[in-house]
Amino acid sequence: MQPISVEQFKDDYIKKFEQLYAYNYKEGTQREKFSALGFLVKNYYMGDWKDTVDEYRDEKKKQMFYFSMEYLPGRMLRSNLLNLGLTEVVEEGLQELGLNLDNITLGEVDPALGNGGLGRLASCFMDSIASKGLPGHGNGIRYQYGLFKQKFIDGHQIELPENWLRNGNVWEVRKENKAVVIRFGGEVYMVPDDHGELHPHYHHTQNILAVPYDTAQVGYQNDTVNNLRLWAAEIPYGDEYLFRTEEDRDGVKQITEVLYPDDSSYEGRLLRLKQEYFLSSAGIQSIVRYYQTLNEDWSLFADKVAIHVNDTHPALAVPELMRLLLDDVRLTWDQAWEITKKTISYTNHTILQEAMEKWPIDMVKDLLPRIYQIIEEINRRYVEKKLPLYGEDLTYRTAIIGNGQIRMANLAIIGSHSVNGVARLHTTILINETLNDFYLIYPGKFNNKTNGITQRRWMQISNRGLTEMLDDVIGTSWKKEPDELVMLKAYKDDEKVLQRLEDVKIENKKRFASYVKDEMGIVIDPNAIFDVQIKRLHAYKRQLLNVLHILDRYLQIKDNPEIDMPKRVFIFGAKAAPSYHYAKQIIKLINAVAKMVNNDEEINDLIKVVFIENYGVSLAELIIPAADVSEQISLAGKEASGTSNMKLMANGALTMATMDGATVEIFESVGEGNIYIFGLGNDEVQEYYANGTYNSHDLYDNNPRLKRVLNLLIDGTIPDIQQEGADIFDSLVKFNDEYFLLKDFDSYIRAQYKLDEDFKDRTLWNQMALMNIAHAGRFSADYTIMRYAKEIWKIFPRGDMGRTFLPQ
Ligand code: 26Q
Repeated sequence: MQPISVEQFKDDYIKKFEQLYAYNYKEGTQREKFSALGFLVKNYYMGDWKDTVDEYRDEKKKQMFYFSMEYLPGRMLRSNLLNLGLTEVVEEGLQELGLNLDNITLGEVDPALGNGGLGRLASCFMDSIASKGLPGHGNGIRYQYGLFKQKFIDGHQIELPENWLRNGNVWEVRKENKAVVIRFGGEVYMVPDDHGELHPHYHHTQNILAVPYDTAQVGYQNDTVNNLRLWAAEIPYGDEYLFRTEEDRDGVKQITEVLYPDDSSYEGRLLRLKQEYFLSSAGIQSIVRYYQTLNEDWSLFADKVAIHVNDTHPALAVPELMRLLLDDVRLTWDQAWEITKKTISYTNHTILQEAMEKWPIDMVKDLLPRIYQIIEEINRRYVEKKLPLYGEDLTYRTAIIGNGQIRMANLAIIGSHSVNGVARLHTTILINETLNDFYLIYPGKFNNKTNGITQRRWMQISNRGLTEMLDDVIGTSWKKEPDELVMLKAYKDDEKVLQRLEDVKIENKKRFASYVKDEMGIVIDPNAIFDVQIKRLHAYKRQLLNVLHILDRYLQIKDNPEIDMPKRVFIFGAKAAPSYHYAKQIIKLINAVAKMVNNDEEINDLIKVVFIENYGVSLAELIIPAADVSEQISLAGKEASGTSNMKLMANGALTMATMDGATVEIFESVGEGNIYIFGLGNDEVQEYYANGTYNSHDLYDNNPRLKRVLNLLIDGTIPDIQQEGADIFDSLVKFNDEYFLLKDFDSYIRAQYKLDEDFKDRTLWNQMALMNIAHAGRFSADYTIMRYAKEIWKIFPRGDMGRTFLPQ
């Protein structure tokens, strides 16, 4: 876009506000002030949006479509301003109008259209794809209700509906002319035409309209604006008479009404299947329709289109693309199959068996009869081809249909040309264990793409103090080339730089402390260690191990109130799936421990526990810059990657971690002197599984310090957790501690006390923090996305015509 002056902006803003509300902006509410600014910013990028999309079409560029059931973009105002290069102009202009950008920012809702890491990754990727000038777009669902709002009542998690669209959404553009029809249910018959070719005839189907709402994905100061297309379910125009009862109409609305609030266990619910097909079909139909307008030969489809499925949730993209190529385009099976495989790629985000999607055959058959026929045929051909090569065992284990179910991972792997894990260790585990059967058959499909984060949101927007410091010390090149952060290493012994780093951290801690004071009434000391664990609540992530450490510390202080240890504030942010009873019990426990610790005068403020309600992207932006310690303590082998680990290191927090997920790569980058590693490694965990010798009761019996901590759960010390305390105690001691917390307890405590010592040495600590920031560039989503572009999608940055990817 053309640069604009402060004067011009002020004029535009006043006009925009009055056009919208017919009164002076000074009388506006925070939300109205935001809306006016949002609509204005949108005007500023509309031209680039059209130009970008036109260019892709006119130059017939290969484009990538990212299919994800979840997105967590966070508030978009500051990110759009930053990427348009408008932050300063707008800040100044607003100030001259007597307004404040930070205030106005709060008028925007943070769309929670995802559960956690997978959804946030999708949004980091959208930002990076646009920022690298890559032709790539998102497809998702426009849930009427996002992830529930979390409240604590008596320490229990309560879920409230999140009606994020109540006051409208300035960023979206409804594109009624691009709506498509999705068919559910009914019967399908294959009827021969005059030439004897079979075509599907549908009867009694329920037809639902998918209406796209597009949101611009603005690239970082490169005039690129891509598209995020979210689909909403509606009754087709003119079909209202078919949906006569309230129930009928509700059934339609329901499809895109609410996000499933679970990120770790599979539930075979019909509505979820409807959602998955709704997204897959709407997205694929719109791509195929677009391709038809290009008038290209179908054999070139995979040279013009790449489709990526974010976990198996949109894996019905495989049979849906087959369906359109067979039934509408009328290609042969072999032609359609080659195109489908060449077009689609798949990322796996989990190794937890309980999260693997499998749908009952009957459910798919009834809801999606034609899709079921196609899956059956894919499966039949697969078995026919592989049986003679691999024998019965391997063939049937890898088949798509088995045990009365459709295995979505198998469908995604067989129907695609690329399968990737999200961190090196994760990919290794997929290859050697979880998906080893497939690796034997398709070794060439497997590859690793370690996750990344966008430093724009997670440094430039959320940590402006650090950004200014970096600009002053190493210049601004890191903003376009995050690897340049390594230049900071040259200042490791520069006392002034180290002091400034500390000052920035303290400022961020004060900002967070004032939020905690205002919202929770808890006073925390900005000089204390801010020890942060922010992620979904799940047993494998071991928030409970963190609690055991807190309880141990509590006992140490009670034993010796004069003890010399730095103050610590334990900060948690976590939502539990509403149906995940054990995770909710842990939430209750943390809140009870917080109550006990925070109100015990003998503790003398040496430790405090703060459980932030309703953790999400916006709160992450407040917490992460204030963190000293990043807790990444999952049982080795369970966390596919983790991404809060990357955000926290980039903001100068030191990592306390097991060798799991991408943390292994963080360890390699920063070196062992700049990270705290403890606990079992994946190999040791696997060994325990293999020989079955783990015995948590022995650990309880033989470790007096641990025993004392565990007994706190059942001896009435912690207020109001009778049931929870007993259940959690049993899970750890009686039911053999599924995630080996007791085994890792000692080494965790030891690492924590080492950290205490280091924190007292301010120079050492600041040096370590600096080294973490210096090595964070490697984990930029910009690099991750360029590897996807080059190795999987084969798409090229705008204005590049392929040069970037030619051999150097
Ligand atoms: C599946 C079926 C039915 C209902 C819900 C689901 C479902 C929804 C979301 C299953 C899983 C998820 C989300 C998984 C997720 O967020 N995984 C995380 O992905 C991150 C990005 O790759 C990794 O960093 C994390 O390690 C991984 O846990």
